Amino acid sequence: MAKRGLLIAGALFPFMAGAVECVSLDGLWDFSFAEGAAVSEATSAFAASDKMPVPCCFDLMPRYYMKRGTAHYRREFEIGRDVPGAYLKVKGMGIRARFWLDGREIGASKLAFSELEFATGPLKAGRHELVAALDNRLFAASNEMFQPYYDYLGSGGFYHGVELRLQYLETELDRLYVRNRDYKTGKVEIALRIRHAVDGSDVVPDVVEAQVSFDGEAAKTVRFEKGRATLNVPGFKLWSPSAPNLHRVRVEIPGNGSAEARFGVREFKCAKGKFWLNGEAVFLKGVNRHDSDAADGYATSRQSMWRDLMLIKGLGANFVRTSHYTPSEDFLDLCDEAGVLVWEETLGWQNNVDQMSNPEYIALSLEQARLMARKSINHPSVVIDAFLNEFNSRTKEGRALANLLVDALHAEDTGRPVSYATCRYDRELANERTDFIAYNLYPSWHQEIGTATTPESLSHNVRERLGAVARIFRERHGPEKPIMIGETGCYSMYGCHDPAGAQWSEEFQAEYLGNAVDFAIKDEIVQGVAVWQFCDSRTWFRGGADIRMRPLGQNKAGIFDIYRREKLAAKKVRELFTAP
Ligand code: ADA
Repeated sequence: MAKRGLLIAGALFPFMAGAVECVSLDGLWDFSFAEGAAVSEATSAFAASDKMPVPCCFDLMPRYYMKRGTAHYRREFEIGRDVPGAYLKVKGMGIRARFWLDGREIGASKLAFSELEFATGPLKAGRHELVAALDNRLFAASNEMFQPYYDYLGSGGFYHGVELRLQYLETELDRLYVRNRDYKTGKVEIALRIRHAVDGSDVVPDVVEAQVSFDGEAAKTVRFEKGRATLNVPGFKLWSPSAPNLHRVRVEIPGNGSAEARFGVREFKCAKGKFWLNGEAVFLKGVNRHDSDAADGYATSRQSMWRDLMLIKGLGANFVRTSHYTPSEDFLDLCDEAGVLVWEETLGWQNNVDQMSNPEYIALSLEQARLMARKSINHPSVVIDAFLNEFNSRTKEGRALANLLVDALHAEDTGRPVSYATCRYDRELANERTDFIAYNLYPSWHQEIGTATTPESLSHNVRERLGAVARIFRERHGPEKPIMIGETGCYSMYGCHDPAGAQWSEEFQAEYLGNAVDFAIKDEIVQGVAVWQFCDSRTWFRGGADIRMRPLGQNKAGIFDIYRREKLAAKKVRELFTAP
């Protein structure tokens, strides 16, 4: 093991032996904002006029509220000795970014929400300056990942923080990927990610001997071939929503560092028209959740995530869909602990043929899908990988992109079923290779407006339509693929009541979801339901396709309001989810 140098006084991080060192760069950064400016024109030189916290959505802060343009951020850090390499880890940003280290550009990205890495190359001991430019403007251009019409607010900033990961060794173990291989025997495969410090490339040694220990027990020597070894977890306990047991593994490669990972042993699969968790059929009862807070937007804290998870568990739910972008790893950590099954998905919303035929859009979509699946490999809570909510799946372009994405996600070898949520039922073309079908449907709300006149007609139409669409898919795809409702619901205003259930009252929404959820639970084909949506959320502000349906710039379909106050619908959903 190479010796580590102690850091000079005032440096940011302590001496730490044996592993890639993680330095948080969160805190107040120097800041300036140029309204209307483009990130492509930005340079690393700027005069700071303000300070801005990281993490934070800058466009929700008072001076910059709802403004669009390019923000500059600057932060200095100090390291105690020369390192052969490091990388910057950006835990979700909006909406496009460029980074400079000591005036040299080290990377750029258009992948909002994804966890991004940028290699810095060798660094000398002493002070360094990191500059970022973040552009939150929205364009309808087909190579843009965040389109202006998406039904959630496009926001600028660092959502979950920035880290510097310092490598002291030229080739150093950086991460472990733990894949479940057999839940009955606790067999897992551990793959090593050994990083070349200088250029950030992966190093895959033919054979390497490493010390492996599970759950703090004595280490054993294990031979990794091509960076992989298959092992049985001693005394393993299965992970499930009712018993979210987690294990730890530590791997040390003498001379090349060490890494730890937390993981769970479980199997989730699709077969015979059902979802199966650890060999038992499971019905998915859950919600769609935007990772967004009333005041802080996408810069959600761990405590607000945990609060939401407790509210979701409190409904008797076992499932959350991370609509409509890749979740932060913090959220997945908490889902692992809380015992909540997760559908993660890539950023997208009703993407059209122009986007799906644009080579840059296709390449970026594939990259974000790979990044998402790779980041979440060790999380037992993540059971579904999905993409592009409600894209135009009726077209050959949609089918081609869906097939590429299904293959790319399967190639990550996570064992997870792959699919997407569709809002097209007839002439749907893109479910060719998916593992299950999820449909989004709003009978008597977005569709068949005017059929909710009486409680009887609402009940009839909601149940009839939800059932008819499930049967269309069953007929088209056969009995093997499970079918679930990816979204259903309607809107209500918190605190607005009407004894006869006027539309937009809490009573109407409770009645609506009472029918939809009751149908889903009782229907023999439908194997899950994710209510649209967990809580009211920010979206189109003063414009947008359906602005009259978005009072105060919010999507009001939440069964909790934006402050997480419970509406009557939450009570109704809880009653149905917890019924014996
Ligand atoms: C769609 C979409 C959601 C939301 C919802 C609504 O189905 O997937 O993101 O926009 O409708 O509230 O209209």
